[in-house]
Amino acid sequence: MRLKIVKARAHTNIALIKYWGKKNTDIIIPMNNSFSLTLDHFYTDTKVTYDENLKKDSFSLNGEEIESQNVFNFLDYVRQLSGKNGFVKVESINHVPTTAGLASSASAYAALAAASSKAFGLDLSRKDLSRLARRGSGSATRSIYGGFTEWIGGDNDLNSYAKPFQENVEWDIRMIAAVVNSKPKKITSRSGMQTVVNTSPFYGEWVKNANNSIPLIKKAILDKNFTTFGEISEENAMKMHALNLTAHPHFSYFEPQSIEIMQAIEQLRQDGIEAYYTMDAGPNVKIICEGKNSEVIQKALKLKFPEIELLESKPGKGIQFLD
Ligand code: 2P0
Repeated sequence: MRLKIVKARAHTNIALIKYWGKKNTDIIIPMNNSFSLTLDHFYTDTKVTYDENLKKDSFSLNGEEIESQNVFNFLDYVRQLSGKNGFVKVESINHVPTTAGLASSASAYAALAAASSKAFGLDLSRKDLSRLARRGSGSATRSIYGGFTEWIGGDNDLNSYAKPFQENVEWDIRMIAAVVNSKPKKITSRSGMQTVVNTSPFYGEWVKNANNSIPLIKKAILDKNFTTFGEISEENAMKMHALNLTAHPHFSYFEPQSIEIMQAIEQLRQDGIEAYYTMDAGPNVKIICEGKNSEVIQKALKLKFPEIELLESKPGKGIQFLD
């Protein structure tokens, strides 16, 4: 095989039951199981060219060459798996609005896992692709599948992978990202979660509670019980953010406007419009609602916060190979 070109697309996902801590930082084994929704609006397209004439690996993101040791280590691992000696050229385009500050490592490593493994001549199952993506970034494990997905935490390389729960979501669920203007985040999710694991006195309770929440959220989805679904998601997010305040040193991703938006959502609920929020390792607030309420929620937020950008997503697809 002298030359092989493979293109893959992966969508990002938002965790409803969060992954927040590792039991193995080398191969990324999480402390708890997590559960997510893959989104249609945000994705990464990655083209990998395997060419025997290349002298080293290269990686570009949105047209700019980047010396990313994480990406190069990941490619070394795929090369080793494949038993080949050649190098690859990786070209990624991120369709996650740069202002959105939404996690792009999930779609990035899922697309890279799919395109690079195939370019090196491997033909991995989706389960094995999720195990491979996991080594790049934990949240990428879940982006192999569409819709609602669970990452079974496991305790070793073989038993830590994602499983689809409902790939074709039969429910008009929307997620609206409210983009809070902020400075670049000070604490990466990688270091934030590790600080929490090492220092929060409440960490053990978090792990139990998160694991116990997964069967409950699955039942709410099967019952199409939006209230329970939203409450479980919101409460899990707040527990994750509460943990951060109990770490040493303590930290928070909340900004004043994040709190104002969450309060606006609570006010909407009091007014009879159902919506719930979740937040990740940054100040943006993601609002979970049903399609029938999306417009009125967006109007209310625009009125209160005219300067913020709102980006709406529906459930998205799993990994795709492009022609
Ligand atoms: C999640 N997050 O479940 C959680 C919730 C952010 C908050 O996974 O260190 O980029 O690369 O495995 O996956 C973001 O962390 O971290 C994340 P690494 P990742 O989506």
